[in-house]
Amino acid sequence: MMSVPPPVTVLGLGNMGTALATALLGRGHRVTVWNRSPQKAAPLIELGARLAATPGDAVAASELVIPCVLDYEALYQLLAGATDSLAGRTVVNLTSGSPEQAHEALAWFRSHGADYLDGAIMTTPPGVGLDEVMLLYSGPREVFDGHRATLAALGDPLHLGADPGLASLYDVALLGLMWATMTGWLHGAALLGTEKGTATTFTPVAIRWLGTVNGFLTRYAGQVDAGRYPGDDATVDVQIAAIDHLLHAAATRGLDTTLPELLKSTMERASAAGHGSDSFASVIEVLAAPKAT
Ligand code: FVH
Repeated sequence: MMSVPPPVTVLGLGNMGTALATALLGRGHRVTVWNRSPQKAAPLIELGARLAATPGDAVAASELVIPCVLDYEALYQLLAGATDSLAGRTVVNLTSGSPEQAHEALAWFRSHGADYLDGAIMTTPPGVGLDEVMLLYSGPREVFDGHRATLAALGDPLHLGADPGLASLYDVALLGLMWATMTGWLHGAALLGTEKGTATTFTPVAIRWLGTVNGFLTRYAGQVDAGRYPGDDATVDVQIAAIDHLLHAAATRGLDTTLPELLKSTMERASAAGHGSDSFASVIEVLAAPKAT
């Protein structure tokens, strides 16, 4: 429990930065903001935020500084004139980037005397502040622990490890999962749409199916980690035969078949590599980098 919520600075008031500042204000933090286009601060000032005149003033105002701007180029540009204020600060960077950029940022902020955590927000602005929403962090554990209570205002904070690149690596892995899932769902909705079905009627059935798919992931995770894929449930060759039904249904209804063709060709490569009788988890063998011998 915090008696007085500590002050926080938010740099960048786009859609996401505004949502972050709003959530912090809602938890009683004194929030200082700065944005390249200062007019975007107006709604936050109404809620009690203070607008700093310069990035340096904004950084100086709080021990915890949360930048959330378009990209790392924008981050370094806006901080170029504020480096003297960074010593003694903790920067929790919620700007999207790559693991390599996170490593460079940790070194850069350390060189200016600041602690650094890299973060990834696993929601869109309306989800910020909800307990069920994850925000991913990586970097020194003690830095995370020191600010965990404040970060909880933004959503459930998950620390993934000391390597600063982990948050962005998980971020892109999870986004890949989301895009693959949502494209499969939209393809299914399009398929049902050819028979007067609607996305609204398809979706509850799809969500129930995802519960079963959850079970497959849990089961196959151990197989992937062990590098052994016993085909005692459904083999790759069985799934190749099954995906032909999807391809047929889609093609005869005039739908785009790019997605099932891609999935089928990936399974076929696994089969050609000798995994036809193995479980679906063996497809990792054609997706992963070759193992060092
Ligand atoms: N919006 C979302 O749902 C996603 C969820 C996951 C995480 N992302 C990342 O968050 C970063 C910011 O995204 P955003 O949605 O807030 O983006 P915008 O609304 O376009 O705001 C961009 C802010 O960046 C400022 N900015 C851009 N270039 C510069 C620069 N050279 N110097 C200083 N600031 C700059 C911009 O300022 P202004 O245009 O208002 O003056 C906005 O504050 C991003 O990494 C997402 O991937 C969001």
